[in-house]
Amino acid sequence: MTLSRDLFPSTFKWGSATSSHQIEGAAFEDGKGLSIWDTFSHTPGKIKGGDHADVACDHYHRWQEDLDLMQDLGLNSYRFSISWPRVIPAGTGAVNAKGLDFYDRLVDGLLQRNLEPFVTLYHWDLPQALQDQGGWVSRDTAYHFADYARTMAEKLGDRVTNWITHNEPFCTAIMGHLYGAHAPGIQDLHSALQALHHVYLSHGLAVPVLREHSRPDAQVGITLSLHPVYPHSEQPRDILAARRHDGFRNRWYLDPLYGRGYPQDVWERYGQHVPDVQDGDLDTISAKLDFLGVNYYFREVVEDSPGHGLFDAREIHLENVKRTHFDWEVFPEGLTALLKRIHEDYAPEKIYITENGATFEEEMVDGQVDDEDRRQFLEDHIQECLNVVQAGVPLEGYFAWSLLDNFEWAEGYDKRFGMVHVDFSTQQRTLKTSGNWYRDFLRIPVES
Ligand code: IFM
Repeated sequence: MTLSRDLFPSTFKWGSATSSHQIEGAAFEDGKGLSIWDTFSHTPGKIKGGDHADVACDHYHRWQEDLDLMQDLGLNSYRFSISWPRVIPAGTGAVNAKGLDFYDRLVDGLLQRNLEPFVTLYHWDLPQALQDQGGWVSRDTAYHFADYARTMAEKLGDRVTNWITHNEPFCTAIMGHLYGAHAPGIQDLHSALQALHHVYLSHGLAVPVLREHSRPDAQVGITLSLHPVYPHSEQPRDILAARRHDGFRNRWYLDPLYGRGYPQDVWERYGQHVPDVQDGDLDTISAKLDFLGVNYYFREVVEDSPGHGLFDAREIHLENVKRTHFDWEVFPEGLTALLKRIHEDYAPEKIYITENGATFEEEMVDGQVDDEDRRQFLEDHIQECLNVVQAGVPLEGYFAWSLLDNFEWAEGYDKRFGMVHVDFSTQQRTLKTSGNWYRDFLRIPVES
């Protein structure tokens, strides 16, 4: 059967996702404070090509054009994030009215175009001023985050129906505090686990605050990056290795949210590096969620490898599989496996795919970008979403990553994820083949 929007429930959310630091630019304008990414990307050697996001897609000035693009695509939802230092430059204390007003206009602009806002509060751009006081490794940051959540709910909560506290806490913790490839560039396991714990505490503190200050039908969730983990063989030792790696990648993030605390087997492997957890923290963290946001990009295949890292497991780089420009395996069926497993093991009330997308090498020829690989990627993953819905999993929306080519963190502008090409020298936007396909797919047939 041909894939068609009609096969999904009519209430299904169809969107695209972006984040503040990756698209807004205006890094030093209208009273915005510095974020850790402003600092990191201006530190020599941290970002490919010496790129930074001072201007990025200039969305801060071109937001109306970008909202028009989404309306033309036929989306009914849009996931974006708020730059904490744009609204509270020092992370705590004085609010920057111009920053708040930007998001106020943005939300109004979305509603005028019938685009439902999904607002992420934290997509990695921590105020530098808070980092100077310890950042996420400091427990105080969790309380500052809850205050920031209150500021945003008081301003936007009459119109925003969906709040996402954090995007991909794995990346905040592990990429930012263990691998050091992301801001703030720390490389220390205990710091990473403590940072994660405080991110989770901040989430749990913010959930009731968002509910209290938002419209009664507002929904609150969190977005995790999750990866189905496959054993490289059916041998018991590889199956056990996959289970351990799944603890590192997935269970450490899912279990505390669903009232199970940190998984004991992973806790033991982390040994002396485990975070300081205070009485009551785990109850706070497991505040009831209205939905779980899942970012799905690729699976991981692992084999048993004694002595390899804390988990005695090694990731396998499979040959002869399709890969993206990031070298990530293209594996659409992983989406179905992942969501079925989450449904069975944790039973979230609702799930959204809050990101899914790919980067491929592509070029503009005669004013066109024929990104057939991305088009096929989207189609194949949306087909998996349909399978998931038909299997009875409460998947209620899909957000393609991303609307625009943008600043891809440590990769700078080298990796393009957009359905819309951005010429970073002129800021011209051009719909790619994938964007055209998404628009055709979303077009609601006119009754004759
Ligand atoms: O660009 C990122 C996004 O900010 C978080 N999720 C993964 C995307 C692609 O790497």
